[in-house]
Amino acid sequence: MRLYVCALAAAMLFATAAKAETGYDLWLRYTPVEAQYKNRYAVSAIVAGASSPTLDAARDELNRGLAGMLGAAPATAGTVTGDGALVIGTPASSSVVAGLNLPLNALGREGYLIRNVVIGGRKATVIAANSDVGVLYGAFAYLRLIQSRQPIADTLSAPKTKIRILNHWDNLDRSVERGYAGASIFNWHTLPGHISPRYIDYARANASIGINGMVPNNVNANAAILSAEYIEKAKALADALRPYGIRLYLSVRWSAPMEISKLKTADPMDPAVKAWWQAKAAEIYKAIPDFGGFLVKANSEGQPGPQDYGRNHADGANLIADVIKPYGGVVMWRAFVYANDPKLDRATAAYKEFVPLDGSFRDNVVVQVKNGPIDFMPREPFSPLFAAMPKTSLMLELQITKEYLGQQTHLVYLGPLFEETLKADTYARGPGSTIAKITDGSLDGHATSGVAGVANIGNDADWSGSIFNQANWYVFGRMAWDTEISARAVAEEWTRQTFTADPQFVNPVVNMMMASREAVVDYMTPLGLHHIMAYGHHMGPAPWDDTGPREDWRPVYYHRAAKDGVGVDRVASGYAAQYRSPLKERFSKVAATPEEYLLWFHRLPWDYRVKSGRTLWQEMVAHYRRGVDAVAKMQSDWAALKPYVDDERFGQVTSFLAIQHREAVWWRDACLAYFAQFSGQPFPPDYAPKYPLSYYQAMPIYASPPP
Ligand code: BDP
Repeated sequence: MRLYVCALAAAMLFATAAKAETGYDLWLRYTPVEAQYKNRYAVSAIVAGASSPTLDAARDELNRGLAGMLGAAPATAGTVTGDGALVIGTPASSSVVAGLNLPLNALGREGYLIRNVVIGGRKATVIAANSDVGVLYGAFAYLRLIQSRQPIADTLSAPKTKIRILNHWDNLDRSVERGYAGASIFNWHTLPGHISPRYIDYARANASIGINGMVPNNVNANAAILSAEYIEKAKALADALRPYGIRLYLSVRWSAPMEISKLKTADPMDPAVKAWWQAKAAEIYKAIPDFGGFLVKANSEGQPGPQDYGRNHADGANLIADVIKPYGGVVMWRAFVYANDPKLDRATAAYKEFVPLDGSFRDNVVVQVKNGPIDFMPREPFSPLFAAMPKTSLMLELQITKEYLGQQTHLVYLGPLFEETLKADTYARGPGSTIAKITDGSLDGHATSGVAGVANIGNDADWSGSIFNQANWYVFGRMAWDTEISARAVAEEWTRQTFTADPQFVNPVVNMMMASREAVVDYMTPLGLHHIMAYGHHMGPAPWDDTGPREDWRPVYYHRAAKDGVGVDRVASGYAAQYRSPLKERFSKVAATPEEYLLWFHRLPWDYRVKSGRTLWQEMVAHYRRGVDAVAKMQSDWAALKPYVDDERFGQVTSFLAIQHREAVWWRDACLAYFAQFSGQPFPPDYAPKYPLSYYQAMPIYASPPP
């Protein structure tokens, strides 16, 4: 018996030392702080005033976090009786907060203040806000400081954008379009009867990074989401998320009135159609009084829309905007549209359709614009639409799920991509007219503003398909809140919370994350190449593919490689001219175009000399090789970090990096084998693709070649 107890104790000890983590806890792990930090973060009591579902969520989170990190949850007290109290609340919910006369005006509805104060001679820390949800955000920020071992310094923070929203491309049958992390977490079958604890953990994670909205269903929407049955289910979900400050919105299918109620038309000018939407809005708002509004993909990639009836996007958007206006709802109308016209450059399409409509949208319509004019590529110049619709609220759409960037396994931190977009200067109103200022509404004084992110969340144990994919969810939320925060700063705080604050670990990991985006550009689509992924699933290289059902779905359309050169002449197509000066002039001249966009804007001969002095072909080879080398470096950097990570997470990252390396080699070799037949120049002496082009062309989906 004694032997057994000893063995058990030893096993338990060992288990604690190498505690496996699935990643379920995301960045909210709340593991014990090291002994030297216990005093710095000690809390004697939580002093909370009145209760509300949101204030209770804040207090519960503080208890959970402090219990995990400091060993025990602090007591709850009504007043400050000793040093070290943590006071939380709004002036309305807490007389202690009210008595402090804090400068809360600048915080708006959602901002928060963390401040070290003295109350009746006792040292205390206060987390205060104008609303309960601001207190919740403050509680998460406070826990973030402890988790990342930062001092509890005075902090004042308010979001720069109003709508910070996840777009789930989840279907009602739980399949997820472009999802690489398992099935949808939203189980419509068991709603409304069962509220999965996972919904609450999802809400906590989102609130911790300031996300305040979600669309649970795919933009390629099923009309059934607007049926009475699904509205009841959506209500249950909205009720579960509400305490965490998250509003529910729905993607709608334009033809829903015909599909659900057998109307003869969905023409936005038809009175019966308007009456249908009016009744539907009333039904939804009765169930969900704070319903956020509708997200619409119309007349895009085969989806129905107002153009089916000779109307335009504004006619459609305004119809539903008017019916939800009295309830405070918003319509997010997507600008991701392009006609199947081979004579038209697809990159110019959204601009051509939307710019003429500037000024005709209602003020509760936000046009949602993808960061680039084509489609979530590893690198695109920003969409010229951002600078061209001053009379319309525009919101930025980013893709968190890595559809075109290695999907589940590749370690690609999207912070640098998001930052590059937000900081891009459109020159809409002269220098300094960044996308950040357009999406936050400040450039042209729009009241509605926001950022949308296509979610990478599924029911995998680690939510996002890999530990490092979690960082992309995290950075989306942090940048939607603070459009000026740097990708590096966010990578650092994420790493500290997700793994450890030990600088021996943090520094190399942050460097690895920061380099990862350029690596994927290099091994997939350097020098402005784009959309050369295999048709349909978008995994793996297929620059040769010319078989898709539409010309603008075929990779060859996007590079047009031939003996005389490669790239698309987007000066001739009119695309470069869609930018404001001085960008249009810059992009129109080959020598002035930044090299990362070279083949995006120009068609150039293979012997064109780039800035390095190499020919275009040699430069392309160098980029592809550099990308693969960067992944090999990630592998060796990560291998050295084994002592800092539990085996489970270490093992996942190690094997995924090996997959990424193998696939990066595949990308490099397949693309170079293809382009080599046109370049008329040899490979460098120390490199050649391992197999002939025909081998790569014959390879089945999801089967990278043996190393
Ligand atoms: C493309 C995706 C497709 C989406 C579409 C969209 O491949 O699955 O439906 O974007 O954004 O990138 O609507």
